[in-house]
Amino acid sequence: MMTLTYRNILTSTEDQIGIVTLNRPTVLNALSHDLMDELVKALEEFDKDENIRVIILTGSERAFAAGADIKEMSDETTISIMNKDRFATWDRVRNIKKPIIAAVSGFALGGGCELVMTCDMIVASETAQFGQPEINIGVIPGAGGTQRLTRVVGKHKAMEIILTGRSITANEAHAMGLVNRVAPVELYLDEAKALAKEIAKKSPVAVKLAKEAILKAFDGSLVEGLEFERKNFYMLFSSEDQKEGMRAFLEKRQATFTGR
Ligand code: CO8
Repeated sequence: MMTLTYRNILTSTEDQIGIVTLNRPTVLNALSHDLMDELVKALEEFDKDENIRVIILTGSERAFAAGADIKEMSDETTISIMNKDRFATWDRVRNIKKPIIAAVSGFALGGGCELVMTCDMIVASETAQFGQPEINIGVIPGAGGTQRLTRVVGKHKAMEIILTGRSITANEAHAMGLVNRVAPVELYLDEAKALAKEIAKKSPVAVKLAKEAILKAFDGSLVEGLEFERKNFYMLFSSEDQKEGMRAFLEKRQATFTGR
């Protein structure tokens, strides 16, 4: 993998897992434009890297991210913020093909919470706090919060979270289905890695097409989603992994997947 130098994030790999760590500790990992540019580059590098099968996105124990960088936004006007088209970067996060697990501790607020929800699975520490406090600074979520939170927790809970701006705890988020797993703070990253390693053993081509099909459930009608899923299902029958996986099952042995 080409090694790029970053100023606002750290990257590392462990087995077939690519790890991106948000790293602006003095501002609780506020998501500046520079940070988002670097984040997207790192995610796209891991997405292209054949040795990487799953990506983990994390922050520090104190904060995953406390939102978009308010300092950068405070003087924007409708026209100036529209012309900058910052969401083009956010859209590129959505287009990453490999699964992304958010490992979240501390604050995941505003754009931080939206970034978490753009990931595919969420492992939280017991200290994690999720919220959309934009209402407290006179705006609303802009990076998908009204859509993604509502689809996950339903209209009434989403209304309460977004209209009050109050944070919810990791356990509340778990009860609402926002979070996959909650672990003690010293274990949440290990828990995310364990989940990543489990998925990394599967056929990467099946994982990619499954992710693509699941995301379809969110952006069209149910019928469109079902048709899309079916197409990807049929397509997998031209892969060696499908043959190997089904044969291994019938021969009562462990499958070896190659991604072809
Ligand atoms: N942006 C910029 N700086 C921040 C942010 C932020 N979102 N959050 C914290 N900081 C800074 C603080 O200003 C402070 O800096 P300094 O030491 O220079 O004063 C430092 O981080 C530490 O923060 P606090 O002293 O406030 O720490 P506390 O432990 O007292 O409080 C909180 C922690 C509760 C998280 C508090 O910092 C807070 O409320 N932060 C703002 C949360 C918020 O409103 N987030 C939503 C922002 S709007 C948004 O995300 C819209 C997304 C739309 C996408 C836009 C793309 C262009």
